[in-house]
Amino acid sequence: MKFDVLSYAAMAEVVNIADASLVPFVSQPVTIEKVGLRMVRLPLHEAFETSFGSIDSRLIFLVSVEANGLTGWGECVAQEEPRYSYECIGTAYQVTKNFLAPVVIKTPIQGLSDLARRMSQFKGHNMAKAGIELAYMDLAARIQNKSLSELIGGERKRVPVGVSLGIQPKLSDLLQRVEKYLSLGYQRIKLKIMPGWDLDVVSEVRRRHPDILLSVDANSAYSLDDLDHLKALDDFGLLMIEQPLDHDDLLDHAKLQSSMKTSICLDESITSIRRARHALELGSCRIINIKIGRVGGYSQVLQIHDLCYKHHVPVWCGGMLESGIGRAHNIALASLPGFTLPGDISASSRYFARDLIKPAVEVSQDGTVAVPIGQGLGFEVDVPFIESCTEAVEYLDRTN
Ligand code: OSB
Ligand code: MG
Repeated sequence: MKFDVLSYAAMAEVVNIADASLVPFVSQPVTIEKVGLRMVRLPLHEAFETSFGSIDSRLIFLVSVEANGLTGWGECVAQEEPRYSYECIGTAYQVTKNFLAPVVIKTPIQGLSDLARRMSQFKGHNMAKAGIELAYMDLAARIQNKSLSELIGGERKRVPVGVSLGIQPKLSDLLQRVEKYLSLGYQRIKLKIMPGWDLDVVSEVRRRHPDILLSVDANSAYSLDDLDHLKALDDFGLLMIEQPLDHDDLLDHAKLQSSMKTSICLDESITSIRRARHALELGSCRIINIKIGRVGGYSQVLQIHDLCYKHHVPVWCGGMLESGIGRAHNIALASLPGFTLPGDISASSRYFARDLIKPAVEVSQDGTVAVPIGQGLGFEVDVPFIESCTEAVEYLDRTN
């Protein structure tokens, strides 16, 4: 694996590539007539616990945009509480309703860059912005009679996937889940870790499964004071250690990376193309977990992909316990050529008894998910089922 630290000359080239990658969406102006904001609650099969807390159901914020008799669907991945990042469903809803939707429905959208530019006058709130960008891109693909993967230049027909396993009450519960997901074909196991649930747990999983792709995700549970403790993870042949330090840190991660063998992968800290460039220039990580929501949507995600691809930095698609709608966007994204590592894209059944799309996302025995070829998301959005689990819905148009 070759890793380049970026020079300014290289950056100038990357910016050109990134601009080129946005061109295909500039073709047709789209007048958005209506924006739908909807809260849906789906129970989880089992609680999902990370270093920042545990949840047993998922409140899902769906965003839809309507034009030309077609509907595009997006999902805002903010969680109910601001524990993963400062955004939560409440803030995302407010920002979408009061600031983003009005600039989106005002005049025809000329393309993805135009959409991103309008929303960029408002600082932050990436997940809220991404909800709109996702819905717009599904709509743009449907208007052009293309799949989302085709629209963004995806190449893969199937994408490799792994599973993210939460902190369990007992080690035996975790070991059982590791066996289960390996037997279902998942290509990589990621263990959530935190102080008190780390070295012994990783050591035992590695002892039982010497050859699997294994990684850990700390969700910011450590600091540089834990340097020696973290260095002990070097003994387990991990593919990566994800976000060990603070959610917004780059510098301490660079210090940690220079004293560890294991590759650091950043998740929370990479919130824009600029932050991705800074991380690579500083040497804060060797791998990036790309989440469309965290970086504000396709406009940023495509640039981050192009930057990493050009510099041989492996990327993979992260997950936020999305419903099938967000999951379908993730599958399209992961079909881009730079996504060389298995993504956190599980089967719908890993989290939900019934998903919001038809058919449900399935993982085949070889640990891959098919990239759909139908229009837009490529899955049918199950509107009657969505209606049946909706807690609140509101439509905005130019009269609001
Ligand atoms: O850090 O990757 C993370 C879920 C919610 C919030 C943050 C994270 C996660 C996961 C689950 O690890 C990934 C998935 O959707 O399967
Ligand atoms: Mg993570």
